Amino acid sequence: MEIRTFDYEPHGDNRGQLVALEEQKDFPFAVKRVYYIYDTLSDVVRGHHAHKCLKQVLICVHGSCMIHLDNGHETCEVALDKPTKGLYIENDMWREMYDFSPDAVLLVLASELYDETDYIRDYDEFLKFIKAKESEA
Ligand code: T46
Repeated sequence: MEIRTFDYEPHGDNRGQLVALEEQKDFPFAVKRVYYIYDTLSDVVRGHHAHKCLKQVLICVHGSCMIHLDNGHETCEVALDKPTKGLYIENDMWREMYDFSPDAVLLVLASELYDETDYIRDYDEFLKFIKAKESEA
């Protein structure tokens, strides 16, 4: 399963680090929404859904967490453990976020505004959705 990650170059000097992200260069869409997740307990699993259209880049800007990805055929686990690593998650991908460190702050750049109708929150429905798309193609 092909996973796209980004290694962002920090602008470091004796004052500290700065990471700047520009659309198309550092992530492949225009950002319409930004949100961040923090104070998630380590035994909590978030996500459990896929998106029909939404594309996102996830960056754990502080602490660490794990991301489980599932395209309906294969799965993989990605560690987000540095503020210079971005994970691109396209539409049609089931995701779960887990193993949050107590200090984790997960920043998300999103290609669309919040739309609950874009979510597929049932795993069997996700598998049916993927199959239907593949048989149309
Ligand atoms: C995703 C993963 C990585 C809003 O009102 N606006 C928003 O933009 C978002 C993202 C959420 N919400 C509300 C909806 C729920 O009442 O915030 C609450 C928590 O959202 P949710 O349970 O969907 O959170 P996660 O952590 O399971 O999933 C989120 C995103 O929703 C999702 O798109 O890919 O982070």
